[in-house]
Amino acid sequence: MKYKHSIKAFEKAQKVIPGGVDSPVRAFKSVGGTPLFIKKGDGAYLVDIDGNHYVDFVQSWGPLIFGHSDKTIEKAVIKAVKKGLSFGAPTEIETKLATLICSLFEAIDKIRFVSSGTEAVMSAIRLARGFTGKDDIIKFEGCYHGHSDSLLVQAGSGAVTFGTPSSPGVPADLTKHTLLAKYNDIKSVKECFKNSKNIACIIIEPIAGNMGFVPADAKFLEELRVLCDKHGALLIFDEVMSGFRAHLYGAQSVYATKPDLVTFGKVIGGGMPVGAFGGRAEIMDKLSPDGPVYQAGTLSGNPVAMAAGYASLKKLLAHEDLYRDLEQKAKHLVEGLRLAAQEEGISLQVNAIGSMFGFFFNNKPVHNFADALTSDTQKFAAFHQGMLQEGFYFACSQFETGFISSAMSEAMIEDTIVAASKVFKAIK
Ligand code: KE4
Repeated sequence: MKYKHSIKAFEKAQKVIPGGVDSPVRAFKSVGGTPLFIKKGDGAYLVDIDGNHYVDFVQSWGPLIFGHSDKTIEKAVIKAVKKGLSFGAPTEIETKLATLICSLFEAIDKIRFVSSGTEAVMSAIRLARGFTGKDDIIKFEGCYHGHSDSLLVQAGSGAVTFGTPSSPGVPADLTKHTLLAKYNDIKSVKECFKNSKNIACIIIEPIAGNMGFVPADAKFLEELRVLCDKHGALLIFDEVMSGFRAHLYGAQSVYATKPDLVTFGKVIGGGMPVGAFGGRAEIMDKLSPDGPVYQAGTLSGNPVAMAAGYASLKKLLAHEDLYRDLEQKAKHLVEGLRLAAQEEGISLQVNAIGSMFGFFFNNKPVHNFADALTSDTQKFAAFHQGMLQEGFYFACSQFETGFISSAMSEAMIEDTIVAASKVFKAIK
């Protein structure tokens, strides 16, 4: 593969955009090499500005479950655009999409749309605080919920469970209400409830995708539910990534645990900027204008973005058996990668649920962030670069998740495995 044009484009971008990218992960910092500038997407493929084609396992970090330039979604967007881009006034398409999502999620009577996952989670937390009258929140090491201040925290020192800012620019005052627990470790959550009688909510990625792919243990989620009920806290499932990727009915159909609030993003926008948060009416009705908890957005419920999301979800609803096919392909891929790696004496820990998959360069199973951090990120970087050369575009970090789109054929999965065995041979 030649990257001449991407190299030049990156140099130009870095002069006027911090780091040359509009979101840090895109800079390829943890895998090395020049980020590829994309000319277009076409079904299962990305095409970069040097004309290289790649089977795309990132799909814009999750939204494009039907692959790029899906004709159904494209048609819906063009139809919406012809009626105008934005009105700042209610439109019926918002109600249609809201009705559809509420019909699929038992825990959701009402939902509000915003323009990103960050906004959805930030708003859901404010709502949980407003509804319970409490200030503290519990999040988990390794879970990412967007970049709002109170969620940019890292483990504090020693036994102290209160988080400290993980980024300059976030005052300690804004993270002192954030307690940190360990994923899949109920003892650490009980410790938080011991340290604070003022906990408004627990927020968790029920199927974590931001420490690499680490699904929660079913029992652990059940125990979170019991603790929330016991202490009068809300349980928030952050399904920005897993929503409509793990299953049509979300994590609550993969697990039996029912959350109080759910956040969404990515797939519900069909590739356009959409986030959302929803829950039972008793909670959601606390939101302005009927309730006192303020939340707003100029482009919230944007009709073009709504049309893209609605077309995407309607198509998923019409092909419910799609998830079985996507999961088969995901499992075929990761098992193929595991065996190909094993052939070369490389240990991979692999997992897949629905259209989501992940693999760790690790000889031990990964159940939480501390485990994930013991993975061989150098080996991951070499794998990523090698697969790019072979025409396969994986997430550019060991601590991300991969996705299967419906545009991918079994043959593409097979080709990926063949290419991977060549790369494993080269990097072992
Ligand atoms: P956005 O603000 O990026 O739309 O959503 C934030 C967010 C919230 N919750 C979960 C579970 C998420 O995965 C995300 C965003 N995911 C990352 C991928 N790891 C987006 C990619 C990026 O940051 O560029």
